[in-house]
Amino acid sequence: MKKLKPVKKPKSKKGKDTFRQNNELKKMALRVREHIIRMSGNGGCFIGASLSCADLIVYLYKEFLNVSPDNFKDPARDYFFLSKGHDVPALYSTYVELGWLDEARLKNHLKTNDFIYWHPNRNIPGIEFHSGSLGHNLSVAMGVALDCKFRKQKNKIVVVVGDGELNEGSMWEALLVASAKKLDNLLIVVDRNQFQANLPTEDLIPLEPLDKKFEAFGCKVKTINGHKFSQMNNTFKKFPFEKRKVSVVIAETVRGKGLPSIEKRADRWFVNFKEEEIEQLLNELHGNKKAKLTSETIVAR
Ligand SMILES: Cc1ncc(C[n+]2csc(CCOP(=O)(O)OP(=O)(O)O)c2C)c(N)n1
Repeated sequence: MKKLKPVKKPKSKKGKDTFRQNNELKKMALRVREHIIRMSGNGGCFIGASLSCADLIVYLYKEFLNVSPDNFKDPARDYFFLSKGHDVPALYSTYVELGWLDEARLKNHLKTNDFIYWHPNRNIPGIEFHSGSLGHNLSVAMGVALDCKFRKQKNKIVVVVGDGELNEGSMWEALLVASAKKLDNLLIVVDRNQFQANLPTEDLIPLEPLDKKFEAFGCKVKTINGHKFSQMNNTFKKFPFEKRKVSVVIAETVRGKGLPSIEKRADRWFVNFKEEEIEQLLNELHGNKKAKLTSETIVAR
């Protein structure tokens, strides 16, 4: 088997985030947010949910995962799955910033003649598995983790899931197997933004105490602020959190993070913004006047 080429990462002092690292990540996350905002025109995108997991995805790809176009086909690479596939604007925007995807293609978000259409698609290099239909990628990630264990590989299998997505029974079924097989190469990151589509999770089907539920399924759980790179760094570097246990990070996030006019707004989940609103949102992102928005959630897919 070909030897893995490690992804070059900025060095940190004593394993802590240096200011430089934080700054670099923040700048990248800001550019990712700009792409997401632009993708919310021309038909729209799941802007609120994409903004909630943007920082996590930037951190994971820049600092944690050993995956790059150099090793996409190497069986011993790290694997990443975006189970809440409707947040793919955050993922494809990160690929653009990593230089893996042509920025012009982001405009094809809602065009059927490009594989970039709507949800993660394996025809885009870097995507491991299709998603969009919720509740499936954890099972796939579990299967990959099991296979990697059999092969005695040292790679990491990471899956980002939605909190609302945890209402799918298949998630817990996959977890039962993952724990039974002691898959300590599997890391589940929950984008705990407190919403499932247009409703607060706790009003719909309450999840709390979520950490206890994962623990009851045999996992080792850590809770962090999903927008603070230093917390991510301090936590993810401890992976696996315990030998022979699945690791879970409950990342407390804010839906619409970065845009006060969208943050925590159930009615701004999937939105098709007008051109002038997009300009206002870009300004708002950079700390200027709050946008005056009239467009609201148009559809739940
Ligand atoms: C199997 C399946 N059922 C329903 C949907 C429709 N759907 C898309 S996103 C979503 C909400 C998921 O909630 P969560 O995972 O918390 O994502 P967020 O609210 O952050 O967008 C639903 C129900 C789907 N994509 N797949």
